Amino acid sequence: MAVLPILYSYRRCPYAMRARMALKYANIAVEIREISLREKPKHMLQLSPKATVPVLLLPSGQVIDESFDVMRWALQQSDVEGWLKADAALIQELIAENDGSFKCALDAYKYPERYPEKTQTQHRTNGEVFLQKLEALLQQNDYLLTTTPSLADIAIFPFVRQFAAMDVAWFETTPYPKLRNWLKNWVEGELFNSVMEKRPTYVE
Ligand SMILES: N[C@@H](CCC(=O)N[C@@H](CS)C(=O)NCC(=O)O)C(=O)O
Repeated sequence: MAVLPILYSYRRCPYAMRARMALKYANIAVEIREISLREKPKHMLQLSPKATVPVLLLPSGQVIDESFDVMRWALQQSDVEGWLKADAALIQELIAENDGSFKCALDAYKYPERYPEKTQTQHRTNGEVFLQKLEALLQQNDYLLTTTPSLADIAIFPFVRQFAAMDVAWFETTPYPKLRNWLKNWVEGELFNSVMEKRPTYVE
């Protein structure tokens, strides 16, 4: 039996979601090991002491422990719909903003007690700066950077999903109709749902 790559993952982690989606899209079979964030497997920590998911171990022994790198590696193996066709610098720039200022605003919005210098609504308003940018992009094209999906869409929507889920009633009233539609399509899509099945926690 062929040895499969191993992916240490956490179902609800948006970074792990995007890695799983890219691997699935590229049709790469992996052994998914669902971890407990409180009790991480020793093997995962040996591979990647920084202790975040996702961590991909290839049969060659190579370890990839950044979700963006896992995605790029997967797409280098297979990219039938051309997710890498969009401008690489633009992809990187948008994902950096998502993983940077937007993720900070999302965390503060989710856990306002940890960021008491502002109110929860102010944190949400900070996050909306990025939502407004995405809405403007989606006014131009059906996807963030081109007329077809790119790496940026997949990398970013799990975070927008979390932001929207904080207050669904509020999100429904926001002046971001294209963004709402874009998010709905991804969340209801086959690819996303195929990587969200529940699995038991991996025991070493
Ligand atoms: N830059 C990393 C971030 C990954 C990350 O922060 N993952 C979170 C879960 S969503 C994690 O593993 N946190 C460690 C912990 O909670 O102990 C990546 O893109 O892979």
